[in-house]
Amino acid sequence: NRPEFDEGLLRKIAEHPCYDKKAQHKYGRIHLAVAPSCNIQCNFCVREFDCVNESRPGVTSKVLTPQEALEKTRQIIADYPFIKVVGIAGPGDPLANKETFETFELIKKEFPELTLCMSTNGLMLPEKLEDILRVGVSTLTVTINAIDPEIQAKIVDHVVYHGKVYKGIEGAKIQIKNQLEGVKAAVDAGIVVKVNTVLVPGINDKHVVEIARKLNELGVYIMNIMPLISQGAFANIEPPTPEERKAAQQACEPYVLQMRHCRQCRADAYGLLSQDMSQMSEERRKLIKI
Ligand code: CLF
Ligand code: SF4
Repeated sequence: NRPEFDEGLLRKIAEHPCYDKKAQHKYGRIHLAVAPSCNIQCNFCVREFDCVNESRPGVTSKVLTPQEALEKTRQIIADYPFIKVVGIAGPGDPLANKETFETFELIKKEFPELTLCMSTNGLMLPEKLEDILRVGVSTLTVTINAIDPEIQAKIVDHVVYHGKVYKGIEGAKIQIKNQLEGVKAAVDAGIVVKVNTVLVPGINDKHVVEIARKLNELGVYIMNIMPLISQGAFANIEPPTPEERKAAQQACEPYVLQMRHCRQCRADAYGLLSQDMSQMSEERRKLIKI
């Protein structure tokens, strides 16, 4: 059910290190950590770390203002011209922070040729889609860990929606509805959508194929099945083995293209996926004072 993309989008996909496995060695991304707040509580999330729907935990990324993020982009793009993608992936949920949009506006104005990318838990996707399109995001990741509210309720403790807290199944229903509606609307609007699914043994491992079938129906471009990072309320759940993850990917592959080279980046990572320069060049970071 995948939509046809025009030449411009096909080029963006071919130069996106996460969307095209061949691109990962040639092209890089920079993440701008401008989004500290989150509007849900995943059971595998410890808030001192980055959003683990997209990232691996580490030392929390330093939160930047939109202006600081623009300056950081200027410096890093000058040094690493192979960076073609500017992403916002936390440390919280990008759609729960207005700075996300301010940042993209600044970046688009100065670097119109770069691909703007975002990763979200999808809770606010239907109502923020217009803003996402306005600022020029063309590749979007939504983390969908279940499409069955009973399963989702085991993964997310609560959601905060329009100022109200919804626990368990009630919250799960709201989030799933918004994720699926939002993904459909984003695909229809011409955004290239990727879905991240955190594989949690004993909770959603038997359910991932059902998710993949739904993604096929919705026209999602690619699915990224990520291993659970055991922490928070899920500290006692063993992460899947590489074989279990491989089996899940294989089972989903008939329905939706699989990403297998994810590095579970930090919310402030930059460079090639294989070289996380946010951690490798502390010295340089000091030099550019960010
Ligand atoms: Fe960043 Fe994510 Fe965009 Fe890539 S990461 S916002 S789609 S530019 Fe990529 Fe990193 Fe895996 Fe994410 S390897 S964690 S999938
Ligand atoms: Fe944590 Fe990300 Fe889940 Fe928010 S969406 S609770 S930051 S893992």
